[in-house]
Amino acid sequence: MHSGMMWKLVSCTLFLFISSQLRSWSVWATADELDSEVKIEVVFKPEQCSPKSKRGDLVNVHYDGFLAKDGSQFYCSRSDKAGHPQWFVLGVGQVIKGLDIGMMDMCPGEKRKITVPPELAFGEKGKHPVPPNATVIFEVELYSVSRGPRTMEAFGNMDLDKDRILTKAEVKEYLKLEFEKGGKPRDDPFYEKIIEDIFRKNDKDRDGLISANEYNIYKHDEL
Ligand SMILES: [Ca+2]
Ligand SMILES: [Ca+2]
Repeated sequence: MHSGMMWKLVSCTLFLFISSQLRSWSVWATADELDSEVKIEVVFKPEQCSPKSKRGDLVNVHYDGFLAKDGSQFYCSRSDKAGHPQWFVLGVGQVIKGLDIGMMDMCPGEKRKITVPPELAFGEKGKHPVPPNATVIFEVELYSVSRGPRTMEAFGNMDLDKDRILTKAEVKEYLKLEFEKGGKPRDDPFYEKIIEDIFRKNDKDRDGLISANEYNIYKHDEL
């Protein structure tokens, strides 16, 4: 069977699935301490390899998750939400720790196979359908990298009326400028989609606004 079809067949609910696991990990370990435990294999690297992803970047990515023990697939971003790639901010705990580590210094178009031990994935308990203490493998393809949406400087730039609160309109304005700067203006549905993702992950109290506190979830970090 064609691999694209395989992806479509598997149902995926990544964000709830993975991001619900994050908070507990970030308290006891920093990425630096555990870097060596994530195994990264570069499957494909474009000739023109920039910009390289770094902590705080907004990345757009497709990924598939497999169990190391038998190769069975437990997640694919391709069949989720009609095949839209996933958006998240790298290095701040929006995905499992192993992906935050394994996707650093990656450029648009690059593909990697990232093997993550259980303690940097779903832990002792696992998370259905991932069993307890499972090593997982992600096949990742990075589509785009946008700079620094997590910096407080970026927050200040986005917060047009300076009330320390971001509305969807303010975030949209920022995204438009970013993409236009990069010479790749996009249509409205494209921005709406990113904004939806951003608010789902950051607007913790669901009031349709992102406060400075909601935005700066890792206050101690120099992003
Ligand atoms: Ca505002
Ligand atoms: Ca809010």
